[in-house]
Amino acid sequence: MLCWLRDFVLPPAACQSSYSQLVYEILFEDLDRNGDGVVDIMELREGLRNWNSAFDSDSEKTILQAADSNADAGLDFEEFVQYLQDHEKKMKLAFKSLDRNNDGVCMYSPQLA
Ligand SMILES: [Ca+2]
Ligand SMILES: [Ca+2]
Repeated sequence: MLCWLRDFVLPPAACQSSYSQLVYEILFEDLDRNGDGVVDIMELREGLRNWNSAFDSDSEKTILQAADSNADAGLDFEEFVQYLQDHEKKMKLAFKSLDRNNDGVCMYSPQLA
């Protein structure tokens, strides 16, 4: 689904930190459908389903509760990045499943390719 990202995010020589930052920004923009700078529960649910149908129906609640550090029922970009950094390994697994042609090239994969 998001494998088109590789055309923008690669080459693998890109610095890992700026690469991650770029991925976070693209993911956040992808989730924030109405562009108000906050990902609410509905946007999160829709986004997770679009990314990977393996996310179960409570995933968005779990993520929102864990990531919404100021408890305003929405994720701003800083909260989103913090969550991804805290859960990077788990998210990598999820993103890896997006690699439909199994060429090892998708999200976060330059160091694996
Ligand atoms: Ca929004
Ligand atoms: Ca928040």
